[in-house]
Amino acid sequence: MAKLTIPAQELMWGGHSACPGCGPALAMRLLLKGLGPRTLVSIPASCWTVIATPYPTTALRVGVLDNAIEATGASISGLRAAADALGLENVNIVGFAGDGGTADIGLQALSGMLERRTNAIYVMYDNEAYMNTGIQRSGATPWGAWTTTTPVSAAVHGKPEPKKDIMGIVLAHRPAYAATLNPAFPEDFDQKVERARALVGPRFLHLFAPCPPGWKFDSSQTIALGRLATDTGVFPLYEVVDGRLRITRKTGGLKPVTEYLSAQGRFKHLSADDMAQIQAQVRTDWEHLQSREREDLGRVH
Ligand SMILES: Cc1ncc(C[n+]2csc(CCOP(=O)(O)OP(=O)(O)O)c2C)c(N)n1
Ligand SMILES: [Mg+2]
Repeated sequence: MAKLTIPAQELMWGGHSACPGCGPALAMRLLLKGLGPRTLVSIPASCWTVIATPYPTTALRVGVLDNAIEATGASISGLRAAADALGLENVNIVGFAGDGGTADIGLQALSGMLERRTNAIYVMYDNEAYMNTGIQRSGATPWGAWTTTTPVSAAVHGKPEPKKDIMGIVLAHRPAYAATLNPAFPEDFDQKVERARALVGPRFLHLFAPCPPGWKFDSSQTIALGRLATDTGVFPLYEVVDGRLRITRKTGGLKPVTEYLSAQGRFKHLSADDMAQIQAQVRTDWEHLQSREREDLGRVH
């Protein structure tokens, strides 16, 4: 009989209001399976507010606090202080915020929480735009992607700036743990959640979170697209513990990024030259990641 490696417990109710094929919904489900019921989640304005707490219902079987979009880092700092003051033990304090609410609007509060060494897990679910308010570009939107605020014309090919390196920003704070997670690889996802849960101090999880309406792909393809994101090198899977980086999914060779890009309507305007430019960047980033891993392996503390 196959051995179940993903915890069977469900801490999310069915019948919630997420779109079909919602990557962030799948990510929350997996996250809570790994964290267990002694978890408090603070959620800023985002798609997830609408999923979690449309009054008077809730999609989650754990405690939820709604917070202002810029304040997730501060909110979980307060929750940790309150839990400590009440003598609550073995409680996971979690912030679950979008890319807009993290990499842009909430960056200051995130930095403060990391710098103060708050004992909490900050999760950024990355659907690569401000989706809840109508697909506006964020700092995490990739180069070349169509959004409602990065339109496409003969002269403009989607977002003209590159994606913000949120992991680089977070790692500069030397967190206790940081990792990239993709719900299309649930075992890797769950192992990272378990590792994060076991550690103390500021922990950061960057979740890949495909959005069918925002990225313009069929909702049955969320997992297939997620696998492509990692296997093309667009969203590599790795973790950093005590400053040491380890790639957690290695393939013999990366698949061409065109397989990932051409599966989504938000990239359908890209020319062959545009795609070649993205391919070159992905390859460079992948080589940097591999050389960082080699350096860290060879480093003696
Ligand atoms: C200070 C502030 N600015 C703008 C908004 C409006 N707003 C609500 S949800 C949202 C989108 C947030 O995007 P992201 O964090 O990426 O989450 P997603 O909607 O993609 O899940 C915005 C801009 C707000 N609530 N507060
Ligand atoms: Mg978003």
